[in-house]
Amino acid sequence: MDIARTPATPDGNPEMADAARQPSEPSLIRREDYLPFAWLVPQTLLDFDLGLESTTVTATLSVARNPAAARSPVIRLNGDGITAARVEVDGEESSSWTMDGDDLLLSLPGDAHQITIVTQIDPSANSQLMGLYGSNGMLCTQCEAEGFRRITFFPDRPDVLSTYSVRMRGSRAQFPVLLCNGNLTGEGEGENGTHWAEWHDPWPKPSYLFALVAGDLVARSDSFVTMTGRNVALNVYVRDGDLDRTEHAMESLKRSMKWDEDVFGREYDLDLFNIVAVSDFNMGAMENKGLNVFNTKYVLADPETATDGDYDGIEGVIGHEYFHNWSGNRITCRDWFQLSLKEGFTVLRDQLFSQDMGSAPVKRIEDVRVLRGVQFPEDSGPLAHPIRPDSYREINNFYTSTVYNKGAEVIRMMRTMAGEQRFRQGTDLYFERHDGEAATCEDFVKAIEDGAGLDLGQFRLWYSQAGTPKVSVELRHDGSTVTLALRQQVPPTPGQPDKLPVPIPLRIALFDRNGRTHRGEELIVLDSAEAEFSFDGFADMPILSINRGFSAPVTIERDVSRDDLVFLAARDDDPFARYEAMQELMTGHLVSAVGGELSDGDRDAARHDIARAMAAVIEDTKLDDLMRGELLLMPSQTYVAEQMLVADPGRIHAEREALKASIGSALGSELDALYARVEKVPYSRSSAACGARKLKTLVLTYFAASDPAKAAQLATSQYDRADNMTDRQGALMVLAGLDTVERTVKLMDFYDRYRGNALVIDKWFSLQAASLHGNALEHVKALREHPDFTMKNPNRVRSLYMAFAANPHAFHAADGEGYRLVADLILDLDPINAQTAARFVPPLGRWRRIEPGRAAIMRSELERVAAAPELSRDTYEQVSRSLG
Ligand code: B3K
Ligand code: ZN
Repeated sequence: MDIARTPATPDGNPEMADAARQPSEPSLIRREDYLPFAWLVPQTLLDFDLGLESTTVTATLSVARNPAAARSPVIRLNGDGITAARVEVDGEESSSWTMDGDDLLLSLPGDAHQITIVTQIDPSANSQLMGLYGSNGMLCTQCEAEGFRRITFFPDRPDVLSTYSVRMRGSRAQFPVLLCNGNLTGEGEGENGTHWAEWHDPWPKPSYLFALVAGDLVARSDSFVTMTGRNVALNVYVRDGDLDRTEHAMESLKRSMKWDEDVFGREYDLDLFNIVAVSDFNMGAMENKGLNVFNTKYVLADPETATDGDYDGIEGVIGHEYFHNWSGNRITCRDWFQLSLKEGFTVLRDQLFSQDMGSAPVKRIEDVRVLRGVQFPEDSGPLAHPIRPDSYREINNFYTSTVYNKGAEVIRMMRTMAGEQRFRQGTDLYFERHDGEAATCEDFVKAIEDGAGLDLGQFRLWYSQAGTPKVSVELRHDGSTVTLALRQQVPPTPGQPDKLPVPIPLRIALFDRNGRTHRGEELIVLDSAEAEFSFDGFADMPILSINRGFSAPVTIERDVSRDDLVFLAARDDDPFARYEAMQELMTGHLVSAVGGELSDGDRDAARHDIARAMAAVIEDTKLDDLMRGELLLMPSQTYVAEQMLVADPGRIHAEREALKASIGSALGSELDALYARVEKVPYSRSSAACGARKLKTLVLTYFAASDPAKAAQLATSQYDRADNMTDRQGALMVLAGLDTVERTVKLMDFYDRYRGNALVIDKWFSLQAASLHGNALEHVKALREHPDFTMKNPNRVRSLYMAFAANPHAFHAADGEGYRLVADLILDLDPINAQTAARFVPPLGRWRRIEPGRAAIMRSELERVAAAPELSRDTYEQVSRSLG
């Protein structure tokens, strides 16, 4: 047949939808258009002839008609920027193929065939870092979501599972280590200084989980004995010289493996688990089957070069990728709309793991801070989408905090409602029922529903509705009865003007004002627009502690007195609720102050109450220092801005700094004593020592606002005496915000000391871009010309520009210079690395929530980006949604 005249969707591939689109506009892919692929690909053989500048790939696919799909005369094999040097069907060169855009369409007459396709690629020219690319002389891959199609033509969609056998050959000198998924099944010498290796992965997988690494690497090796007594060889591969910094990664991996057995009953399923660290990587890490590829940032650590936060990040990301082996690999996604099936669940799993490895309350608070700092703004802005989106143009734009972090919160709510034990019955059923499948979010919810015995009918709305629900709270007291009246509203979001009420599980406690203790915690579920809950036996109006542990990802609106907040901050037995009360105390004050509602007297009274609550926290001997640090932390500027319909970043910054200064002055002696105590704690990785380090730098930040000269002196001495990166970076962070000669001296010292260590030099860029210094914007402009700055390395780009875009006083400079800087970056970076460039659009996309003067400039900068002649699909989609 003449396949050139084949209808546009011969195989029901949803990527072919939206035929009516403008020629220049990338097509919209819709969840409802999903159709199974017409062909099965039970086996895939790949042969790689490796070279940095030229790699030849020969792919042989066994294909058979999919009985569950509509019959199609052709097979659509996705490609992206590649050409076929040769196409064979059943061993004969074929000419019955044609190109449809980047895809190859091949006419197949029978029910089963063998297709062989040869492609040639240049990994060294691949600056997008998707597909096969060169990094520091090594070759590595990134295939999720649609990178495999940059290597060879393939049905590059997650519901096509295939068993892969791979043979690769290359120069032994250049690529002494040859790695792939699964198990090594053979290796040997070739001609002309080459060698080869053969790998076989027995577990059928989608193409996005394929990985290959070839390079000059060394490994830290260890082993793990699984719950059924199988021995698994473990390796963490890094470049020569980095081996000393891999111990924490390896220990984290072993802890993850054990934890997943203990808590979720999941055992590892291959004899080998490899991790490879690469320095050029678009995100944190990738869960390829048996061969996780990591950004060096999430592997390398020692006390001299990594902060406590870095150590925690490594443990969390190693856990996350490992846990994907079951939640992602054994059960994968049917299509990319189901991304939260694997990401939301795996984030929940990594959060619970980290909670168990360290301080559970502190981890919970950190996770909520990320949710509120990143996901809430996303949910209230132009890019808002449900955790299971309905459409996209570029799937890379949907690896969002909503899909990941809100996705995790949604599953956490199921766990809260079911209880741990029944939730485990639900996940057991899910793993059993869908093992080996490409599943949907609906499959997951159904399994939890059946396994845990929950009715999740209405709860499913959490998957389809975007927006952060608002719950308003009123407490009434009558006789001996207390009535809690709750109302919920899910705000309109783009494309979703009207919302239905969702079930909101709220953990609450009522404190007896006299007894100063509560009568036990209860779980109530608000599942209608309004509801009242009554409690008997209260002679007086109690104090309400609500959304304890942040049991639901909602915002709570209530009138609560500062006295009650001071009480809860000091006395609530739920650590999260204590943190929340402190945050509310400060946020409430800042919002009123910025709104111009406060007399001098009101302002003094509020500051006095905040200082009083902080003093109680400093003196509370029952608190550990990690938690003390959380309670003493001010709400971020973004969080304060999020509480306002339209924010004036300049005013928020000024009020926030003023509050910080007033705390520093009011608590001068308490903070001095605290600093003196924690300064003496010697370095170790214990949580007590981590807590001490957290407080050390926190105290400096208050002094930096109240007494800059004293802060400079303390920070200089902390810098000089530091025997670890946490103290040194903390001190330098404070100095970087001050106008002092020590600022320059220590920044130079830091650079000289760590020159050549890319991850630490990233910190050096970030500290300056994120600093409170009045000239931070000028510093960033100078740093983009620094010889160590490059657009080719995503870590370096993020270290300068993400830190800058998250620095409110610099990014929101009143003259719009910060916005221009970020728009320039997007335009310059887009042709080099579109995925990373598109990540810089959301900060500009917030324009509707910023005061009109700045908003107009933000919008015009977005328009300038939109007008660029050749915009990637990634950036186009984000900019058009942000303007729309
Ligand atoms: N699954 C990868 C993310 C891939 C991102 C592609 N743009 C890492 C993770 O979430 O574990
Ligand atoms: Zn993930």
